[in-house]
Amino acid sequence: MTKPNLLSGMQPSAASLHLGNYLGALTQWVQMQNDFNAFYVIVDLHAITVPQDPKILRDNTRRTAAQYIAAGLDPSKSSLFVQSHVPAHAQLAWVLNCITGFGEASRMTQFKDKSQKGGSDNSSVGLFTYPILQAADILLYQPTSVPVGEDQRQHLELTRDLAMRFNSRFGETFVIPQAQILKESAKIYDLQVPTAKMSKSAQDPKGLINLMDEPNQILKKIKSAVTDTDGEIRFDPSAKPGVSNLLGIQSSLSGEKVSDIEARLKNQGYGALKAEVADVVIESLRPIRERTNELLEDSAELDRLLAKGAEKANEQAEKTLKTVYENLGLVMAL
Ligand code: ATP
Ligand code: LTN
Repeated sequence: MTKPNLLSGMQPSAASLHLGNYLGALTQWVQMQNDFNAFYVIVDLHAITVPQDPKILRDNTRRTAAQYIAAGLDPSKSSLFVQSHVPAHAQLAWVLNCITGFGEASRMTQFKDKSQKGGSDNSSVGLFTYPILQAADILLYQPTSVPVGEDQRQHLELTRDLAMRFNSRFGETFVIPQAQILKESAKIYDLQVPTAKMSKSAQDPKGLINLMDEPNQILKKIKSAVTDTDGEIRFDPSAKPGVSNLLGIQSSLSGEKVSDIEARLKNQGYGALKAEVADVVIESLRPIRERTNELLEDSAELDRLLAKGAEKANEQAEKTLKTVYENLGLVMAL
């Protein structure tokens, strides 16, 4: 039986992914690669919707790919590739631009948020059409499922609307994809501000655990994590966000149920909890960091793996683009 297609992606916007990206997205992607014909894309063309230093962009793209593989994405099972290696993304984005209403695009809240931060004169037209490029990323691969965080729900709705509009105007072309919203329980919070999600743009770097952090850095950050004063090890995110976040991290990485950890550490102080969490984080991330560094040392091999991924992606993407062009009434090149 052929497996259904699945696609997801991340921007190469930092040198290291963080523990939130890992537990909230990557570990779930790794599981899904057995049940789906999965495409995982590093969206470098989305990254350039805001200013980038060319050297850093190139480096972050390779580093993101290496971390994907080190975390368990298997290039022999899934297609792992860089968006700019597949020209059809930009080509389909143009077509979709032409069936998107200006008002429709203007309603996208991510653009409103991001352009407000930078001032609208500093926002590029690329940032405005970002969700349309994302729709192209998705629709080229005819996926039934798109695993994303809650913040991407609106972009997925737009993608579905554009697919249905194209199909009804030009005939059946696209599979209508479903957003598969990633588990809220896998959400990881900032160690210093445990009511805010862990994010690479954290105000205080101590709040953020990077996959590439060295063990002593991880230990320090976890030891200084904000907790509370009642001393009780209990999962209660609204009353005890710091302790609950530590319990959540411990449970996600070790597989032990939160209630079992609570019972086991009952009457012990937060020091004991932090020591256990530091240990499990250090030991879980150690092989990922080591494998990432190995992959980065041999960048020719990494580039070869990405070229293989792009080859598989191109095959599927070109097939869809050809149908799109034909259905639109473009004369096919000989
Ligand atoms: P930023 O750090 O600027 O908020 P980000 O780290 O959230 O960005 P994205 O590219 O938006 O990066 O997210 C990549 C994936 O990681 C998404 O699927 C998102 O849902 C997931 N993710 C990001 N942060 C967390 C978190 N703290 N907990 C769980 N999942 C997260
Ligand atoms: N906008 C997404 C990244 C992204 C994506 C995609 C996710 C670009 N193209 C296609 C899923 C499918 C984000 O910021 N997380």
